[in-house]
Amino acid sequence: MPNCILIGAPIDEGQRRPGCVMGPAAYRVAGIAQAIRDLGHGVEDWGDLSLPELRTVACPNPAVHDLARVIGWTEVLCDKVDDALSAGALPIILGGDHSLALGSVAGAAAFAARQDRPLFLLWLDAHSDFHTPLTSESGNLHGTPVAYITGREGFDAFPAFPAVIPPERVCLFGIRSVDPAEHAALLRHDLAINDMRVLDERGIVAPLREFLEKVRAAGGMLHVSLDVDFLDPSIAPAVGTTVPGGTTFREAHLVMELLHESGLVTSLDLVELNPFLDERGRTAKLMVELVGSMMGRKVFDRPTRSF
Ligand code: 6HN
Ligand code: MN
Ligand code: MN
Ligand code: MN
Repeated sequence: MPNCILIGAPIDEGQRRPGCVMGPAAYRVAGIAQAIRDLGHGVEDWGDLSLPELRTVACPNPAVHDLARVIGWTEVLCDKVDDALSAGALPIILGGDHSLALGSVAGAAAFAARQDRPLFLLWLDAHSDFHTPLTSESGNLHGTPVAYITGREGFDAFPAFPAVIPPERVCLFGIRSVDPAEHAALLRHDLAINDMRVLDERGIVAPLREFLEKVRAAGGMLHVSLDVDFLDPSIAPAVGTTVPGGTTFREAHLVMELLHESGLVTSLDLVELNPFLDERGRTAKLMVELVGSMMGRKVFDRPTRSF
């Protein structure tokens, strides 16, 4: 695996509950850099990003808030993630709420397009995040990145997405909370939807391998976006949008272990951690352990199975 570049994205504006701004600091306190180094990888920390100068923008949906700031973050994230990939590294974005993925995936898409490689997206989340700024009822833009990335309309104020990812290259994994407008839109688009109903029945291994095989067969790059609420709230309380019935400790580690074995991941978001809601840092520590599994930490070190 390539060396990692940590990019702090202290973004709070994509939702309304303050605290995600402390996310990058919590990951550093939980020892993310050392945990990755202990597995034999190089780590560079680019520190926290800050907002560029804001543009004046408007949105017809009055519920939408902090649009100009979210667009500012989108622009700076896009640039930095592209820079990190261009440096030959695996960028790990320390969020920050999920609106940061508007920019991080844009950066990965811009890089992939220059390499002439298809970019795939694995969305580990309780939510589908398939609203557009026009359909969002909460007005919270952290609920919109998958729509932006797949080229849905309604993002006029945003920079044009560099290379739209066709829905067939997107896999939603772990979802269990979908708003009516998202549901209607999902029915019109061909994303792989592995909701908790599917994962209960099939387990996590088969559906994940199916997707990873698609990525491999296409010679693709793979961006993974890990929302804290992918995990069950009983093991990961530090998130503003808890939904019961999430993945267990072992399921989540197994996902990350399979991602490691695949060797396919080229960029990673860690999003929605709200340290103000945590219990003695346990959620931050769990997220760091999950990154460890994705970077090669094993329960028992046996020769790697290939699939
Ligand atoms: N997340 N669908 C809800 C909304 O407000 O649009 C929740 C979004 C959650 C966002 O998971 O990052
Ligand atoms: Mn740059
Ligand atoms: Mn999310
Ligand atoms: Mn979520």
